Amino acid sequence: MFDKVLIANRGEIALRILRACREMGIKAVAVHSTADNDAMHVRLADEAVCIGPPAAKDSYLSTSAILSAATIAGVDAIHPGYGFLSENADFAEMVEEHKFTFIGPSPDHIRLMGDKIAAKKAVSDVGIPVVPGSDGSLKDAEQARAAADEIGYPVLIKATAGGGGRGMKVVESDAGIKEAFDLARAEAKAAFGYDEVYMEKYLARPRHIEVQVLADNFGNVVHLGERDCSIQRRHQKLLEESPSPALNEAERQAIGETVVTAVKKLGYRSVGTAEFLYEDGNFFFIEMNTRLQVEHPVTEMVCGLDLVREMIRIAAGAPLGYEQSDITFSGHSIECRITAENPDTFLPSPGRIGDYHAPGGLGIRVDSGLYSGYAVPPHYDSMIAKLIVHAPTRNECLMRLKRALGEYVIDGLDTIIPLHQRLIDEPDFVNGDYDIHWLERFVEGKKTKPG
Ligand code: MV4
Repeated sequence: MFDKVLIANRGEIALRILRACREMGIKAVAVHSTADNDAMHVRLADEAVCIGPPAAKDSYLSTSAILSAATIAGVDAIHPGYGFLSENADFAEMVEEHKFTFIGPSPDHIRLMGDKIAAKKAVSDVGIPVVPGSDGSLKDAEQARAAADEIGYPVLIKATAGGGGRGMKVVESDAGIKEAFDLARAEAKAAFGYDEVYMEKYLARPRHIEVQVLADNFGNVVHLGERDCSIQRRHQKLLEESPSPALNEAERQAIGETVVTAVKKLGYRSVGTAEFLYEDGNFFFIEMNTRLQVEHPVTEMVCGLDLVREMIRIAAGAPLGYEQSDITFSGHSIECRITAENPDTFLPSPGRIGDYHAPGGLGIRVDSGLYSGYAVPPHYDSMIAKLIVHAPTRNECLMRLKRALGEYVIDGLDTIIPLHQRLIDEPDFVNGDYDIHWLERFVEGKKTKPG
């Protein structure tokens, strides 16, 4: 097992990884920018190394600063968390070249899944259902037109380097092809520096359901059920739950087994998430995430597994030590992402926390580095806490979540908590009747309705 691990991240996930390290008897080294001198993960770490100024590109995204810190601290391994360098194959490769262990998948698998066309082809070849679409990339508008005729309108043009919705264009008919193709390419070029695009059948009202897997270096693979992440706005998830209210047991088992079989054939290791659009009882793969995800706690709550601990064990060369039949699912879990944003305008609201009181009690988990007197820096993502609730049934989970949101005191800045309180009271949400566009409709509708 590792003696010392460097955590190449900040905020709640740095603290989450630090906690796993401590429970495993591993020394944790924090790295931080000058904006994070007073952050909780820095305070609690065994060692902390300042790696640069506030701008992420000069600190949390600086491979040279992070590798220097790792060398100085003499660590065995590096955990990238999520975001920042977590899905950067070149970084994972550099980590290994410097004789540290990268706590995550192989650089080759990260690279493969980063290319959305290659990823679709690879998973399709091992039996995962994908969205019908163009056979590879589109060279010009004429090829796009031919592909759309084949697929049938409406279609969606996507960036090969995409993810997060940038460079995506819906096309309703033949007349819109040329303009959408040119726009998608231009946007892709601007966002990723790479203008290759491809096409898919556009699914109008799907749910976003993702399957969590865990794989070791010896071909042992298990799935840990699914998460429903359909409650999102502008590609930012607000709330996730497991299990999905849309699936029955047979569907859950079938998609889980399909993903496990595929992941075995790909020789994938560590944690991974297969993202699907789910519509009319069918699953369509869109992307695979090769990192620990923000919403991993809902899976932990229903499976009773510590995913960060498992990632570290796998990276250290340990076998899983259990199989699919050992994985049991218990109850329901919901995570609310708490951001420092105005709940009506969504404008960021950084600043100093006054009074702070986190909810507690049975079935409540708060993953956050917040404390009274802490100043939320303006330089990074606005997510400041995750409230995760677990209960025997979805109804009890909703009641407990409502209770916990009511207890949460974060004074001194705006948070999105009032929006969570409104949304979990909505009949559609209570009934589990929502798709990926539901929250945007809800937020828009609220503005025009009186009261
Ligand atoms: C789609 C789609 C509909 N049809 N693909 C958005 C980001 C990227 N990860 C994939 N995305 C979508 N791909 C087809 N063929 C709709 C979306 C989409 C979406 C997907 C998941 C969660 C939220 C979303 C919000 C808008 C659009």
